[in-house]
Amino acid sequence: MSEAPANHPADYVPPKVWTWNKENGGRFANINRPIAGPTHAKELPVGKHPFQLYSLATPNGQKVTIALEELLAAGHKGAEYDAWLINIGQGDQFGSGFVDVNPNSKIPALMDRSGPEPIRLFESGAILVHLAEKFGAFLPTDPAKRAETLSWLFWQMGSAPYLGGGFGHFYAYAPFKIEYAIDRFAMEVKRQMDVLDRRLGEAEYLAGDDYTIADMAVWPWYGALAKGQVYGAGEFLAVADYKNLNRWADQIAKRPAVQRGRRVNRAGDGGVPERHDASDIDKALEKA
Ligand SMILES: N[C@@H](CCC(=O)N[C@@H](CS)C(=O)NCC(=O)O)C(=O)O
Repeated sequence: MSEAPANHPADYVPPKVWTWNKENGGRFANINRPIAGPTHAKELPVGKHPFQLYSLATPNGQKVTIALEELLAAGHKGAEYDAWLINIGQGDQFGSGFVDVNPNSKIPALMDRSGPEPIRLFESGAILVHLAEKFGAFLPTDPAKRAETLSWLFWQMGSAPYLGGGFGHFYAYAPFKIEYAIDRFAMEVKRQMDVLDRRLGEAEYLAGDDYTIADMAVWPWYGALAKGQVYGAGEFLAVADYKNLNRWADQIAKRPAVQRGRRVNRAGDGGVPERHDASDIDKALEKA
């Protein structure tokens, strides 16, 4: 970890024009860049299944592997997929083939090769909606229920950056602790948990009676948070206080497809770095 900058945060005066200081420290500083586009030429592998997923088992990655496993568990054989590992710590997201699928250089990225022309997809929310619509599953067609599902799905897309990029960054990854930043994002993350806790006090799932892609998107982030599994912040944020959120987090965690999906594209400890067949996950589950 790098040294804290010589100046105190309160002494910092922004220069007229920001410049890229590669030595600014913090975890992930090596992959953060102020420019987009590829850094190197590298084609992506293509397997035999209709869906080719390029991802990693972070919360954003888990949303999609959980959705694919849920679809397979529900009998949608067309949801078979190859999952390839993208190591974001090593900069795989900046390879030319990956950037062709996701110009934003972030996992998860998906190619739908089931039709006459391949379709590229990036942003986990877009991927979940595409899969749900394609298979007619986990996204209700009743207008009110569909609206509620999409509202919670997009709530996740807008909220998680405050949890990850805000709270997680300043509490766990920044090279030194800044009270102002940690305070601001702890407040917001607790407010978000209260939003979920109230909703899950009045409904079994986020969209109501049905388990939907909204639960699949929110659980990897806020289910893990509620169980004290992210940023070592369970006690700091008093996550056990959010009883309805904890009830829901436990309930989703028990789903077999969730237990399968969360392991995919994870290297080490019971993980499945690459998934090309259901048996790849079966083997990891047997060992666990
Ligand atoms: N809003 C995006 C977020 C994706 C995202 O932030 N992915 C992270 C990993 S969790 C990533 O690939 N980071 C690599 C980088 O920023 O270079 C989504 O939901 O798909």
